[in-house]
Amino acid sequence: MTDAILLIDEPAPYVRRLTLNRPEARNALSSPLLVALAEALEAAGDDANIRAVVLTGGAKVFAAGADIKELATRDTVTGLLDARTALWGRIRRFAKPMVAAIDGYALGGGLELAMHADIAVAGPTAQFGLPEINLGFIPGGGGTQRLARIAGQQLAMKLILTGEFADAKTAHAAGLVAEIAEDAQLRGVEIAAKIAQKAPLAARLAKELVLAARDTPLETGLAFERKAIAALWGTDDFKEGVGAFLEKRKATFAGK
Ligand code: DAK
Repeated sequence: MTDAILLIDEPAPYVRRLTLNRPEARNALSSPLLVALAEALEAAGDDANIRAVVLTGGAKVFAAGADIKELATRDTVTGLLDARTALWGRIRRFAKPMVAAIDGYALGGGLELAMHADIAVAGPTAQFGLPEINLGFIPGGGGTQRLARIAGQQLAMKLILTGEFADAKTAHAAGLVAEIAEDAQLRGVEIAAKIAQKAPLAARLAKELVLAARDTPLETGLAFERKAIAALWGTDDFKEGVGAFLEKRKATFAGK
């Protein structure tokens, strides 16, 4: 056991797992925890031996949002100057594939964090919500924008205006998670491990392109895709992938 607020380990080759660890506060995202997360993601981004990240809060709770005790001291001026905005920017810039394994509550900033993952897996008891309205304000980590884009206006309005939670089935039906798994922790690692076996440069560009599809006109996105594929055709990984197929063997990618 450790009392670190963020646990870091490598559950599979090339996979780093980041586990939020403030169970006594339902993994509320205090500023120190956001700093630890931003630093850990940057370290994973810089480490050539890491090809995918699993983000989780463990088997009981993903994260209950921003730390309300910390938020209680905010006013308009400190809100406008809030250092947390820059921390969210650092988290958003993580360029490698990120899988979220979500058990229990993903609320407020916790759900906003989950929406930064490229693939999310929910356990059967996961619950999703943006209940900031109960506290007299609104989501501040991108929730109003991302939830509407990912899950659609109806579910976004319902969660944001009523403060109600959605269960795993509803979240899955709305496209907020890729799948529901009996053991989301295991499945999250399995997905990340599978990605980590693929060509890292291709995975990175694929992530960038799919994210760009949200707010790029189709022609611009297609032009971006054509350039990306041409760039990938110049890599060793492309030669290895095609060579392995033709020689009927498993490809081993070096990320070069
Ligand atoms: N912050 C601080 N402490 C929390 C917490 C939170 N978000 N959630 C739970 N805790 C603490 C509780 O105070 C309690 O502490 P003690 O009383 O034991 O000291 C302990 O965790 C256990 O909580 P409960 O007794 O309530 O546990 P239950 O299992 O019964 O209920 C719950 C779990 C998660 C349903 C419930 O605790 C709850 O409703 N929590 C609050 C959820 C919430 O309202 N989340 C939204 C927070 S606001 C921004 C970016 C993002 C944000 C803002 C700005 N910028 C970039 C500017 C985000 C804002 C938010 O997320």
